[in-house]
Amino acid sequence: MKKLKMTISLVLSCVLFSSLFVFNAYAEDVIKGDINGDGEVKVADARIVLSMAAHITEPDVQKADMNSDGIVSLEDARAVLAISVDLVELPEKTGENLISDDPENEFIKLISETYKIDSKALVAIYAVPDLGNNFVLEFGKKSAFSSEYSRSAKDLKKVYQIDLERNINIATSTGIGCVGCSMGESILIFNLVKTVMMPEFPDYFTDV
Ligand SMILES: [Ca+2]
Ligand SMILES: [Ca+2]
Repeated sequence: MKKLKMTISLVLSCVLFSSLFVFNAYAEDVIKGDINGDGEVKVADARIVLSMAAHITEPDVQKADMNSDGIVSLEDARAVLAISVDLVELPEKTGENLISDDPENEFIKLISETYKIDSKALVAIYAVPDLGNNFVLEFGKKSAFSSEYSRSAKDLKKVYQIDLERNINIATSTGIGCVGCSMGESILIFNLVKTVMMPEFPDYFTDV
């Protein structure tokens, strides 16, 4: 259940970080967004659309192209997520999404101390009130000779997700070394953080 939890937290966070847009959920007999055909549009469907957008699963344009631009992309995944969130009646909307690179930030401290990582390499994106959708991003150095860390999308090394009980899951770009999720999910989560979450904070990150 842990990996599902991580994915759900991630997709919820992505919804929170994304603006929702309007679309037609129903078209004749096909329920757009109901990819697994169980009659409802839920988080499980959103996960499939995410994997289509990431080219892990064969895209189904008829069911998954929510904005009708002919392709299945992250925007469609967001649209399915938006519907699924309404359907499953999630807890109160998370208040505010915050970002920090303060070494004293509790999430940065947790990752830095647990994995012995220089806190300068870490940036936290977290929610207030805390509903367990907390992420810490680990970056590499600007170059082999630099002591400074880069905050560009290309230098993102790992994504740590921290839940309410302070369990830590780890996603990586290749899925190798991921913790708490499958390799495929790890790649998806990593890429979603890079393409959906990081661009929400252009003052903090470069190349996003
Ligand atoms: Ca479904
Ligand atoms: Ca589309």
